[in-house]
Amino acid sequence: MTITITAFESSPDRGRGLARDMRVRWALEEVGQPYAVRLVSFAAMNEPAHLALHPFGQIPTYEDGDLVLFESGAIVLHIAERHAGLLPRDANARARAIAWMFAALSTIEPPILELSNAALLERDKSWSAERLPIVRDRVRERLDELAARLGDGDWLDGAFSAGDLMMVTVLRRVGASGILEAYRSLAAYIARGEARPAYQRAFADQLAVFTAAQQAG
Ligand code: GTB
Repeated sequence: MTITITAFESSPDRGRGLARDMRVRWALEEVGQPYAVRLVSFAAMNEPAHLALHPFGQIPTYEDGDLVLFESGAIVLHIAERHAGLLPRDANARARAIAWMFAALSTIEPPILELSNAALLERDKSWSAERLPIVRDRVRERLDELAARLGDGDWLDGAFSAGDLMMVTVLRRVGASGILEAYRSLAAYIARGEARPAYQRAFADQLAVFTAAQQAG
């Protein structure tokens, strides 16, 4: 049975690999599982066929035989539990790697998303100039804590794991804000993730979708 995931037919990130299919592609590449990608348009995402896979009409989804999953965190965890390469064998280390996945999604990602919304969607609001520094400070607070924990380690807890995969994809969205310039260890951490061959393959594949869409006009 071929694993099939969904991704944007025309990603608003213009091939920068910031949409959440990237973390699923990367996980599948890390564990060496072949997969197909079904591209969906914004219109198709709200049609019954896609809503049957994803209750909120979003990407990514994951299909493998009878199993249909949504939520990138659940999908990456499923892949990591099914295949060797993304979670340690030791039970305690495995639990800690999963804790880092949750930390990425529920502690680090929310203020980063709030910042991108504030910077992109709220720019024209009368209160934007006042709110933006507050939101930026919330991101900095979490990055300070994360950088303190990472220290001079390569990864968050020993060897590279699904926790690092998730954290790197989350941190990449801080990029455009310029905030990461003050966090050299985190910038290096992201670069280490991006240098992994599995990441490179996943990135190239999602970029190829954007490039093909551009060429098709
Ligand atoms: N919690 C869900 C998960 O982790 O899977 C969130 C899924 C989600 O937000 N999906 C987005 C989506 O389908 C795409 S990734 N949005 C369409 C909709 O809600 O109608 C989010 C995203 C979008 C754009 C950029 N970008 O342009 O840089 C980056 C990330």
